[in-house]
Amino acid sequence: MKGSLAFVTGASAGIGEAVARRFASEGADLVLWARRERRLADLRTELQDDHGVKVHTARVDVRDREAVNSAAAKLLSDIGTPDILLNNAGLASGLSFIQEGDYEDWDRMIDTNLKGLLYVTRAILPAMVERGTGHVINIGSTAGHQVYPKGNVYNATKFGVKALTEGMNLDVAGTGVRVSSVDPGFVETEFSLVRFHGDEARAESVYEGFEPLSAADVADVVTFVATRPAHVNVHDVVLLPTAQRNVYVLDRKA
Ligand code: NDP
Ligand code: 8X3
Repeated sequence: MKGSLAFVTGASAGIGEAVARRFASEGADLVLWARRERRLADLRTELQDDHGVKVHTARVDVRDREAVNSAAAKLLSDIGTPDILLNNAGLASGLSFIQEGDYEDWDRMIDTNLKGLLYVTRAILPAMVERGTGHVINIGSTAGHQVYPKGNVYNATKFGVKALTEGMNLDVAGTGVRVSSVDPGFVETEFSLVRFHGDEARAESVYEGFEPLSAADVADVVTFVATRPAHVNVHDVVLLPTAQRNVYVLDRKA
């Protein structure tokens, strides 16, 4: 990856941060976006010092179309066209029966996981298509393959990401641009803390009694997907902890 430019959304925590670390260790220069600027700045200093790569950071909320467009225009003019775009920024907000769902939770998930991913892609993909190379990697989920009770809107957004990966592949057919999806099961990150609105005990209980994936496990697969030869397009990878066989079958020790 030496000399390539990788753009990661949601790089201040979890999977995005782990991918940034891994890509930097492979020699890639980075563009990192998230809302928590301090965390990005600390990561930038660490990765530049440890790996001698260039790291550019920006505080961008992917739900804000104008902010996305202006930061993306700056990225394309000042830094260049990314070789890789990792659409990772995303979240679950709440876990409720649809008939009891919270409108703000719904908006947060749809605006981030679907509209945010679309805004970022719309801003960057034309430059990749024009250049004839580039790789968009979307972080989907097992939640985009199988629904679970109370998952409703989160599931819908991740089914939507799956549709967008397929649709983007069709729309860039005939160009050299690749589109992939990496779809994990349970990964221990800040995901559940965010889903349960900061309830630490409830978040920790999600990962009790089994060994979940780590963010580094997912970064490993993303790196595999991103480093295949130009004629190989890995369309979709589903990875789960060994203790989890689908959304429902989880070997949780009491
Ligand atoms: P984390 O909560 O640890 O990280 C989420 C990242 O997304 C943070 O860097 C956060 O940064 C960023 N983010 C959230 N909202 C926005 C926004 N509006 N604008 C910009 N950045 C944003 O969770 P994960 O690492 O687990 O989640 C990453 C992706 O992986 C998500 O798409 C999630 O759906 C998916 N996923 C997670 C699984 C899991 O079990 N953990 C399993 C399958 C998929 P900040 O708050 O600073 O903006
Ligand atoms: C995150 C995995 O099963 O908690 O996408 O929805 S799950």
